[in-house]
Amino acid sequence: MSSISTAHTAMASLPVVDRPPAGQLTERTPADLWHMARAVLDANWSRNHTVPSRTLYPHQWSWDAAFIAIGLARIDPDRAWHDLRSLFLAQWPDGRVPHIVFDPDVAERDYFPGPGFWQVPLRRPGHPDGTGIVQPPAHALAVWEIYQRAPGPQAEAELRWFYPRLVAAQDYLSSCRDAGGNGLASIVHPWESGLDNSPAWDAALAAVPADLGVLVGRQRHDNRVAAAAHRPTDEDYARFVALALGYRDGGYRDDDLAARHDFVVECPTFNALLAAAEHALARIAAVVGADPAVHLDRAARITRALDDQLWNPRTGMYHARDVRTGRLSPARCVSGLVPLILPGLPPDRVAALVAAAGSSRFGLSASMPVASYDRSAADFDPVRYWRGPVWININWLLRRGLREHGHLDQAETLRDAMLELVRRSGYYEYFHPETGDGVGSAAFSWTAALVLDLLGEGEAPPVSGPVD
Ligand code: 9WN
Repeated sequence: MSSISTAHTAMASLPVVDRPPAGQLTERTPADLWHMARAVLDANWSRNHTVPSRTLYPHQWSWDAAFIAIGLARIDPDRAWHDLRSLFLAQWPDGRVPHIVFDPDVAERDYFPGPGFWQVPLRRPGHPDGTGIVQPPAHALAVWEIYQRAPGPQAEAELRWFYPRLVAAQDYLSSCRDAGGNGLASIVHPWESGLDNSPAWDAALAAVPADLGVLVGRQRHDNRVAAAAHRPTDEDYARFVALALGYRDGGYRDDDLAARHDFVVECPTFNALLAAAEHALARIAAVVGADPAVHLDRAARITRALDDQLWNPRTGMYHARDVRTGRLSPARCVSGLVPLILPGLPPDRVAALVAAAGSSRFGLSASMPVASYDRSAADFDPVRYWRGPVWININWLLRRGLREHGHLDQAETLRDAMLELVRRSGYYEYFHPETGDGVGSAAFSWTAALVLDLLGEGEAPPVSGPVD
C-alpha cells in the first residue's frame, strides 16, 4: 500500500498513549499528534477496512468509514479508496448501504447485535454481510475529499466506480425513505442517525415500549467493554432492539413506514448530509461526464424541505421531526446545528445557527468545541454518549459549515479547540464537555482521522459551494 510523502511521515513513530502522565500533555506538538493519529489508524486497520475501535466496535461502520477515509486521504489515498470500497461491497441491490459491514473473522459474541441478529436476507455471493439499516450519507463528501487530495487518472477511475453506487444510495434514501412524503429522508432507528442516544429521539422513543424481555437471552456487548453510565440505559437498549427486530421482521421493507413502524423520524443532520452529498455528487458528476444539474437541483430541494419542515423559529435552530405525529422534538441537540454545512441556507438561518453554537447552550469557545446537547437542559449528561459530550466528527462538520458561510474566525477557534482537546486527552471517542477528559473508546478512528485532516490543511480556500 502506497503512502503519500509528507514531512510528517519521516518522523519516528510515537506509541499510542491513551492518557499520558500530566507532564507530557503540554509537550505534544502537532507532529506528535500527527504520528499518534497515524498509529491509531494503523492499529485499527483490519485486512481491508478500519474498525472504529478495537474494543467497542470490531466491524466496519458506515459513516465512520467516510470520516476515516477523509483522514486516510491525508496520509494514504490508496488506503482511503480501499477502505471505502470495502463498505460499498455490502451495498444492497436497492441501494442502501448497511450501517455495519461485518468482519467474518469476528465472533458473534464480540459484538451485539451481530450478523446472526440481523439475518439479512439479500446476500450476494462473495459480498460481505451487513445490517439492514443505514447511517448518515457522508460518503459522497468523503469521495470528493479523497479525490481532491490526490487527483489524477487513478482517482478518476475511483470516481467512476463510486458515482453510480453513491447515486443508488441517494436514490434509496430519497425515495424509499421519504416516509413523510415531503422530500426528506426518514430514519427508522436511532442507530441510523449516528447520534444514537441523542435526546432528539426521546419524544418519539417514548411511544416505543421498553420491554426488557427482548434483552433476555441476548447479551449487550457495549456494557461489557465500556462503563454502563456512559452508554444507553437498558430501557433505551430494549427499545433499540425492539425497533431493529420490528424492521427486520417486516422484511426490511419501507412501504407504509409511518403506519407500520414505531419510529419514523426526520433528522436534521441526516438530511443535511443527504443534501451535502448531492453537492458533492454534482462535483463528481462534472469529472465523470454525468450531469451535475440533477444533483444541484436535488440539493436545493432537500435544503428547502429541511428548512420548511425542521426549522423552529422559537429556538432558532433545526429539530428532529416525528413523522408519525408531525411534531418537532423539543430538545435542542447539536444535530440541529449541522445544516450549517449547506451552501443554500438562508442568511438569517446561518446567523441563528452560528449564534446558537457560540451561546452558553452549546458553548463553543477557544478551549472547548460544541457540546452534543444543550448545556442548560435539566437532563444534560456530560458523560452519557450523545447526551452532552463533545464529538469530533460533529465539530468537524460544524467547522466546515462555518467556513462555508465565511465565518473564518470562528472556524479557526473551533479548529484550535478540537486540536487542544486531543492534545490534552488523546484520540478518544468523545470528550467531557467541561473537563475535556476523554470518554468512551480510547483509540477511536474518526477522531484520529479528522485530526489528521485538520493538521494536514494548508492554506486552502474555504470548502465548496455548489459547482459553477
Ligand atoms: C451503534 C461506531 C458507531 C458510530 C455511532 C455511535 C456508535 C453504535 C453503538 O458507534 O453507535 O451503531 O453501539 O453505540 O453512536 O455514531 O457510528 O463508531
